[in-house]
Amino acid sequence: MNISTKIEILKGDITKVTVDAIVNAANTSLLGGGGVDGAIHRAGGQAILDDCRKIIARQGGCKTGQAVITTAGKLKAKFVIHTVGPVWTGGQKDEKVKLADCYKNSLKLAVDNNCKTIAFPCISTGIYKYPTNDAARVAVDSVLEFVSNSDKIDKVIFVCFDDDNFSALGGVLHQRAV
Ligand code: AR6
Repeated sequence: MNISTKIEILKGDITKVTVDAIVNAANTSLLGGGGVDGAIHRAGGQAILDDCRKIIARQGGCKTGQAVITTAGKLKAKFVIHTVGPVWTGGQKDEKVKLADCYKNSLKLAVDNNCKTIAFPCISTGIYKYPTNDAARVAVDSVLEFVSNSDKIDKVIFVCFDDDNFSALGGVLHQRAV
């Protein structure tokens, strides 16, 4: 089976997607913010923040590249996986490794929680300013590597809010699939 068939790209709002887990592009405080983080907390409601506060009490937030899991509250998904992408500062501060870690650690956490379907936003490509095309390569390559080595994930959906990310991801996926 061609593993690239496990990967889909959608244009739209990740809060509307029905999967086992949706991933949030959070920050180290886990207390919410703008962008997709704001949209997920708004749509999912207070229960998500309540779970985040329990994690904060336990481990004091989340480091860049790491991931934590909470309820999805009122969302259709079962869980929200919060991961913290790197802020782009030119590429000399391990941004690529940290962005790849976000995808890999989120997928690991999904598997540990028996999730078979997972949706990702384009982590770090908004407020954190990671260049779209570079981020798309990291996203697709990290996910492809993970799903090639694990049969526990059935579907990974990249949910793009804008045309630039949608076409960048489409381009990389097309290159990798041939
Ligand atoms: N569904 C899918 N994608 C979305 C949505 C949505 N509803 N809303 C925005 N995006 P960003 P970052 C896209 O800025 O760059 C927050 O304040 C958006 O177009 O949400 O990782 C956090 O608290 C972009 O392509 O996340 C952090 O402080 C992508 O999601 C900081 O922003 C990521 O943009 C994280 O910055």
